[in-house]
Amino acid sequence: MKNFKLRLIIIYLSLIFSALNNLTAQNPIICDQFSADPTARVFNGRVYVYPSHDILAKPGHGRVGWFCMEDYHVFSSSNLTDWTDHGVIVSQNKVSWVDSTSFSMWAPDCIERNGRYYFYFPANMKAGLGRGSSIGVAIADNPAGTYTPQPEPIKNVRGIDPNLFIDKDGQAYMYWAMGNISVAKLKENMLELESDPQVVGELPRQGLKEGPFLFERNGIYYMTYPHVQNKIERLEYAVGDNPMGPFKVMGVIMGESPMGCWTNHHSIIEFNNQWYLFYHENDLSPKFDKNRSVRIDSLFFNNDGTIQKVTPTFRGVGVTSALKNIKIDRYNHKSETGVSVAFLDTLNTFKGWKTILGKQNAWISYNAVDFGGKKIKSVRVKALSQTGGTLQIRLDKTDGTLLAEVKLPKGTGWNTIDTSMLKYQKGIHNLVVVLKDNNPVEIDWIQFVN
Ligand code: FUB
Repeated sequence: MKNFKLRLIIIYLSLIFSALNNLTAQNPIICDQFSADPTARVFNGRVYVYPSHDILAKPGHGRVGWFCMEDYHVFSSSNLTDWTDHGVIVSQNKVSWVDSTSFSMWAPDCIERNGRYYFYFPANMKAGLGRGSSIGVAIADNPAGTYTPQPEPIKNVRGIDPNLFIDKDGQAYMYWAMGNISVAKLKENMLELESDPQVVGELPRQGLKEGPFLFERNGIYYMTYPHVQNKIERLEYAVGDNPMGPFKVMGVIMGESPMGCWTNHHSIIEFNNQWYLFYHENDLSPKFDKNRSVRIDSLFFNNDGTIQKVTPTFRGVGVTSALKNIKIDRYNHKSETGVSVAFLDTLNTFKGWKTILGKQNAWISYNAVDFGGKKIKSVRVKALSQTGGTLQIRLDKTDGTLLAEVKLPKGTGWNTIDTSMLKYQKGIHNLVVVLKDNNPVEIDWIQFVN
């Protein structure tokens, strides 16, 4: 009996634990904490994201009003929609050479060599060991850890934003930033420089450059980097036929943040035959851009290898199951007037957003919803309407097939309402939510039930 109770407790705790660690999101992809500077890597058919972990500095705990990072988490996904947080992999108080009061664990990277995973991170050294930011390495047998930090940082490197690349011939390179971008060859052990650092000199002279990310496609080496051309950073790229350059500056991958986030920091991967740009915005902290959030959008190449400019979106990437909460506030398109998106709770932005449809025929659309193959019986909506509005849930377009009409009761509280489907649907479709009358409705999420 005792054993049975114990087993029940363990099952209950593991359910809570897995619920806490499984994140489902559009943009930003991580909504229960701040995350920035995402380096994405594909390891064993899964995407791993190694971001910085922004926290809010407090007096005596980091520098108030500035970046504040004390550790790193790693996240992974098999579909770019459902993300697992594997927890903390390296923290400032567990690396012997790091000043554990510096909160300086900025943008990291991770790379695999011979079945081992090398996690590179910048941090400030302890007093007496040196000044400023060095770059350390932690090693694991699995992408999610357990990582063991090396006792010393890499010699002859001062800087931030390490980025690693291993060419087809097996030669490894490390890039990093310190106003400009530098590169050096790495030894086979991945822990020591094999060549003297050299500045990548062909990039724009004026304006800060940081966050290098180098990748190769069809024999072209793409050196991509955030650069302050005007007021804040934008993502640019240059190309060459050698990992050490020379590079030719080509143009902009993503323009300045529409939200005014001063930094951007990115990585680019190919996964299941599609290229993706991982970057950050300050979605969950619109008034303080040192608390950022990781996003993903698709990236496309032209036939000549040039990169098409990426427009940042809320919707991001990936297919959303109709049977899960669909957060239509992460929309693709909306009517020109009558729609707004706001935080559910301005004091706790991690609770996410709501959509407000304010006038008749206002609409919002959300793409790539997978209805699967089974019959869907009803639609469940979490919404409120002070004056009792009615929502129309339509397929693909504003006058598309009417799936259901959801009538909200009058009131100030949230309701979760199930409404029978008028038509059932299979496959992947866009969802369009239209306000039928002039009674405003606030929507938290929509989900289908089979
Ligand atoms: O996250 C701190 C710094 O901001 C990074 O190291 C830079 O690349 C910029 O994103």
